[in-house]
Amino acid sequence: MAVERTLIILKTDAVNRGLCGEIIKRLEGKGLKFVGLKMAWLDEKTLREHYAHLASKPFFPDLIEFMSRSPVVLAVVEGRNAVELVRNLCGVTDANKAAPGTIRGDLALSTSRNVIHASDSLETARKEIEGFFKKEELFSYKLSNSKYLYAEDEL
Ligand code: IDP
Ligand code: MG
Repeated sequence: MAVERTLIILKTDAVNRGLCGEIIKRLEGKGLKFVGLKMAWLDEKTLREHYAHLASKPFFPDLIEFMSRSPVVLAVVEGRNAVELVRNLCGVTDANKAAPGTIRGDLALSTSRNVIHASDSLETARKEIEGFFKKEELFSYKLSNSKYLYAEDEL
């Protein structure tokens, strides 16, 4: 399994419900390395592009309104198999059905207000990271505990 980077967005419900710390804590606790972290107020154009695959859905206008209600927290996390791993930590889209123990399963109960976005493939992750973060906002560094997170042959 390769070391990957993936993009997460802590949605406006996470910000307004005061859950950002809890979500970041879970990802940090897992051993993921934060290589980019910032707050931004996403505009309609950006959101329409980000959610272009859902443009024909009846819930699309609500999704755009919900995501532009307040600032969100954006982050890039890095780790072994990070794209699939973070999706699994998030749980399925409908938080009502997300397994207990997952971020959505423990912290939300709605299909749309589900606290976190995570890239769904390596290709999407590359595009989303490039779209939301400038090069100088991303940091390459070694965690001092990396020898305790991974075996030699896992890095
Ligand atoms: P994902 O966030 O799990 O990748 P997507 O299908 O990419 O799920 O949908 C993006 C976001 O759109 C979801 O996280 C959720 O906020 C919203 N959404 C998806 N499906 C529905 C739905 O059936 N009803 C209402 N909102 C939805
Ligand atoms: Mg998605």
